[in-house]
Amino acid sequence: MWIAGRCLKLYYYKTKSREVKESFVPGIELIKRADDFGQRTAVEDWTGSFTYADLLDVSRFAALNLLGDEKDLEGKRVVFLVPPGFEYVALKLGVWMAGGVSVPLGIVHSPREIEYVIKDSCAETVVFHPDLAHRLEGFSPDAGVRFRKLPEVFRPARGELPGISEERRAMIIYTSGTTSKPKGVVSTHLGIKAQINSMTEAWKWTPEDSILNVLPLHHLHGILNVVLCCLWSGGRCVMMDGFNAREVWERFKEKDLTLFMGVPTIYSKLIDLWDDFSAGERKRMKDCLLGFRLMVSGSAALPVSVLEKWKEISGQVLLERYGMTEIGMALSNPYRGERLPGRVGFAMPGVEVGIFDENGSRLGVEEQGEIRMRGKGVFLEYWGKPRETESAFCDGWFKTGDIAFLERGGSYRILGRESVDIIKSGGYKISALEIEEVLREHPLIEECTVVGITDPSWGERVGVALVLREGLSIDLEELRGWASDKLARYKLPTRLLLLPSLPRNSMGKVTKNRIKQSFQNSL
Ligand code: MLC
Ligand code: AMP
Repeated sequence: MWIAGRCLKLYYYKTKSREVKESFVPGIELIKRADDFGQRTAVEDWTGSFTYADLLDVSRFAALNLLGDEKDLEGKRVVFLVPPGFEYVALKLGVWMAGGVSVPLGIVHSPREIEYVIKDSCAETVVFHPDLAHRLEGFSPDAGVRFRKLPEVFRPARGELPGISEERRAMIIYTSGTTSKPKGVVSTHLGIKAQINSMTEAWKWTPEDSILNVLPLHHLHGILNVVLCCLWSGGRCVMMDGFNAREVWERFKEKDLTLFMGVPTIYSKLIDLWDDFSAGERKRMKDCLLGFRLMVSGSAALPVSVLEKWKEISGQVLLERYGMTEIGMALSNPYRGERLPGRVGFAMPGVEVGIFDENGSRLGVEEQGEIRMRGKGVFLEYWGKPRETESAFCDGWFKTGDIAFLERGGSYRILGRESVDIIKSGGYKISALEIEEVLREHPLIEECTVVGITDPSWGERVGVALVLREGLSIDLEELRGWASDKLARYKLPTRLLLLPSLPRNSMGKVTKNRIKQSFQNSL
């Protein structure tokens, strides 16, 4: 879908960039390091292969075009709607070189969700890929938002770039939580650097590494763990246009990859396809997988059955780690040493982790409580939400809202979440409150409540219990159709329960655990 005309255009950038060489002033360390990797391949996508020198040249053009007559974007937000690939990476670095804050949008999000991010982040500029223009249709921007289409921002340009101090804000990632609307998690360049340092040390990244990215690039997992760790290390990032199990198996056959990272659902879908392979194909595929030095799972709990099946298939013991958009990676099974099934391991380098009771007292081994962490990689703030930022911390520790158990050997086991309003489906965090707020707009719905229903492949699925206005009816497909221009498709309920009334406790609060149970019983 993204291919039309791109190969030619990128060839043009490359040729032109050779003609406009001038002194290059790197700002943040990531860019300085990229400068050292020169002719090594940085990114490979379906349009071709790009060296670090190409990446820096094109990023610089992006920076200069974004700057226009300004000397420094001084933290202005540049929102972008660009599919994973070379252009995405070049734009991200370009925003940073110009002194801007990068705000990546999900290509799966609905126009309404996209409009929310543009407005909430008080964006100055929105850069979009032409194939995604329809997502912005009907958007009535507040005065001052400038829309720019690719490849216009990559036009060859000359000029000086600002010096960027690493204390500055670098990125805002929108993440759902216990509020109905997603919050913008702000990281500084220093915070990002601390997260990268921690991961590259723990998982021993080197310039010889090649990683396949199939993850979306508006969330931490794909952006930090895959793309930025790779660029920091001088490795090669092979980008796919999203996840497709068959294409991933095909790509593995080329035997040139050393690393793979995914959410448990991705491994589960790869396993489903494996089951269809012939004995000969399986033998060949196993051979290809043995060449990986590391395969990582995270963003949701890895079922032990998936870990075991993947080991049987590939000979690889998946390394499970635990993280969060606000903190980066906090816990990891060891790179060398035993990886324990159902455990998320030990504190990552430079990270302090503890479990605490509801009074804020630190607990010890063989106790369970909320997992809290501190370290240089922790986010700066929720964008424009000082109260929410303050209440996310206690005595300098970030409160994750996840419940964990500290084992005698020092390894952590994640037991669940404090909030029933957060759903994790296929690694995406979904707010039940956000979906409820949208569904309440439906003219037939009297009351509704949304819950996560345990699912072996997705981790959880979105279920909705509805009370309809008297004498009316609706089915799941109608409801999904109605909501599909308001919510990303992965947030749409896939299970529906019609009830005469919602169960409530003595305080009048809907008892979501009873609803979950009803769904479970109905399956
Ligand atoms: C897709 N669908 C989902 C879904 N993904 N439904 C529920 N949950 C999801 N996660 C829906 C689609 O809308 C579509 O519905 C149908 O499933 C098939 O879509 P698909 O595009 O073919 O699915 P697929 O490509 O297989 O996607 C599955 C996936 C994807 C697992 C690859 O969900 C994904 O990329 N997840 C990763 C999210 C992520 O990066 N999380 C990290 C957050 S950071 P329909 O109706 O159209 O048929 C974080 C911190 C940390 O958590 O620790 O890392
Ligand atoms: P996000 O807010 O999208 O960054 O998601 C972070 C959340 O994902 C954490 O708070 C956990 O609930 C969950 N998570 C991440 N990794 C794991 C894991 N290995 N096991 C269980 N839950 C995880």
